[in-house]
Amino acid sequence: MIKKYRFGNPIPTDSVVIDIAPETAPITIFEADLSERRLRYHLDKKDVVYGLGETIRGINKRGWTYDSWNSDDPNHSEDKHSLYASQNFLIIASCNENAKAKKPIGIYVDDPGRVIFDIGYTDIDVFDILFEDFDADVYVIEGESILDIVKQFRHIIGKSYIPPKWAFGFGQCRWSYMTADEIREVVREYKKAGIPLDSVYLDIDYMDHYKDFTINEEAFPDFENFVKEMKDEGIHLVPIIDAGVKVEDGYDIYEEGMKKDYFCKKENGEVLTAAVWPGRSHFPDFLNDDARRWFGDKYKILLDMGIEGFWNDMNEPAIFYTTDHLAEVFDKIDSYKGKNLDIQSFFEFKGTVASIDNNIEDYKRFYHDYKGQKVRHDKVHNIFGYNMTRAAGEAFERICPDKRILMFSRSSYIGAHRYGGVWCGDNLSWWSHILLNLQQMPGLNMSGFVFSGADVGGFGADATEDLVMRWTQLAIFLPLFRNHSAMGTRRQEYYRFKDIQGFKNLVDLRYALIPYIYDTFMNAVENDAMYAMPLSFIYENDERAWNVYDQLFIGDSIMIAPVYTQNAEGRYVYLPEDMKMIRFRSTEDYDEEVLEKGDHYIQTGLNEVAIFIRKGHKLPLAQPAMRVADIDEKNIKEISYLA
Ligand code: MIG
Repeated sequence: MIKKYRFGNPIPTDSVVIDIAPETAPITIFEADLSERRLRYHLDKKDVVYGLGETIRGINKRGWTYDSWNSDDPNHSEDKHSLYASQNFLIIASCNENAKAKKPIGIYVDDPGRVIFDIGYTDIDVFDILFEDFDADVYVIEGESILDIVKQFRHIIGKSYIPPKWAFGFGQCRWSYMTADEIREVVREYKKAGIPLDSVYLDIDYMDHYKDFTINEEAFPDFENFVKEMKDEGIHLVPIIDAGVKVEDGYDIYEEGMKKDYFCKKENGEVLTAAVWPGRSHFPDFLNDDARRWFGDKYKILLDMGIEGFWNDMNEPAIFYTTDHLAEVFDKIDSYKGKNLDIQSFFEFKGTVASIDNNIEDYKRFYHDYKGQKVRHDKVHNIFGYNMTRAAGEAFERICPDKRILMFSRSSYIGAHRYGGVWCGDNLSWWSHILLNLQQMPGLNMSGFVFSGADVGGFGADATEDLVMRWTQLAIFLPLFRNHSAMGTRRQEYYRFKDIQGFKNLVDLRYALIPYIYDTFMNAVENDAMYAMPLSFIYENDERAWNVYDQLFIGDSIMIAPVYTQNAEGRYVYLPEDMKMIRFRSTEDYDEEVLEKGDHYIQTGLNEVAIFIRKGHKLPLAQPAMRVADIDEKNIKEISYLA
């Protein structure tokens, strides 16, 4: 049962697609304090809080404050409060060993502005939702089980995005593939190594001076033919699109956007100038129907060249600086000149420069023309990236309604899940970020983002071979499986390492698993179910299962328990029932063992990956193939654990 409570005068987000009339009676599950702009819930000792989409920290969000404010922050450390996305859906639940005395509750806070979730941070037993303006629709969902609540919620937000099947294959990316020849080399090396590959991603380096929908003709001559050449090899090129449009006379998209008045403007009516990768840029007003349609139609430029997938970046939007703020900073700096800086003013001075990018004040400097209203950006900040993804998704519907186009975005809000997936942004080559990747998945799936994953091997910092190996052992089970790294970091394409065969075995296993992965994915989309979930979502009465935060069920047949500790040759795994372990060294070489419910130390050397099949379930395994399209769906072997 879903109830909607309306507070103030909410700005619509189009995240919910089913009309639900607001309640007339006041909210009961939460204490509403209008003057404090707060909703308060009293947590029981054993309550677990799931959700909030792609955030930092664990599967259980209790014990921290989360700030729904989409931010481009490449340091996903424990002390942070925001990442790139705001998915304000949570479930409060607790283990009910015997009778279901207390039922789980779902809550969705539909507010495109800043919202803070203090989940037992200030007081471990109190969950506060703090609003900047108390203008929000709050949905309260009661259900029989966690999965039932997920299903009810997903039903009201509409069906999740489905990518083309090849997008379930392996993708290689790196920021700094500077030329077509470099891409050819990547493809050649993967082929030489015998490692399957379906896509190579193009980062901003393919563009002409980082101008959206342009090609650097010198580095990528005859792009259309290059796309075809790659496709003949079975490789899909996936270019990046950034949110900012370069200010440059003669650049048609800039000129058109100006002429049609489609860029975000300041209070005084001038277009906002913000610097991002292309230098001075303007932001298309994705919230405006006409501007969104206009920008969406631009994807056709690349679709017409044979491109079948894109990733949308920098759409929080990230701002290096605005020209207005920069001028203020220079004035400020001038005012320090010749002064004897005491400690206080020195830190102020330093802070003035250090806080130039993604500055909160800059998000108050511009406006949207949204549903006939002039709305200041910070009031709708969290739906900007969503509407960029929507621009693309709606355009694909118009341009090629019968074809699935790959689309995933960095920034998101619930609603964007209908138009694309997400990747989790600039993680680091840290062991703790393997675990973070695992822990981000359930929250994303709950909010409808099923096609998701993180940069395998870590984006920033230097990766080691064992880290990339262990990370891959998680990622082969997730829908989006892409190795990506930042310019300047150690190279981490699989063929660069010593144990190429070890990586080949893992990617082969991924391709063998695709029938299961694809079915599980499609089931999650069609039935509003979870793709990756913690044990407690299935074993609601098993107290021990509720304490497992580093294992996942992938669909309801198999459980994974990846190793994420350097130099560890195994780990403890909790089995919520008797299960059959399959320990893979390759798709051909594995051992099977039935293990009893309970805790087990599972030995898994660097080249081994263990999965666990539930009783009465089976795992289909295809023969490995070099491309998804080459998987022989008829030649499937099954590993089963019959009851
Ligand atoms: O400010 O395009 O998250 O995947 O490689 C960095 C360069 C901009 C951030 C993305 C990352 C991408 C990078 N981009």
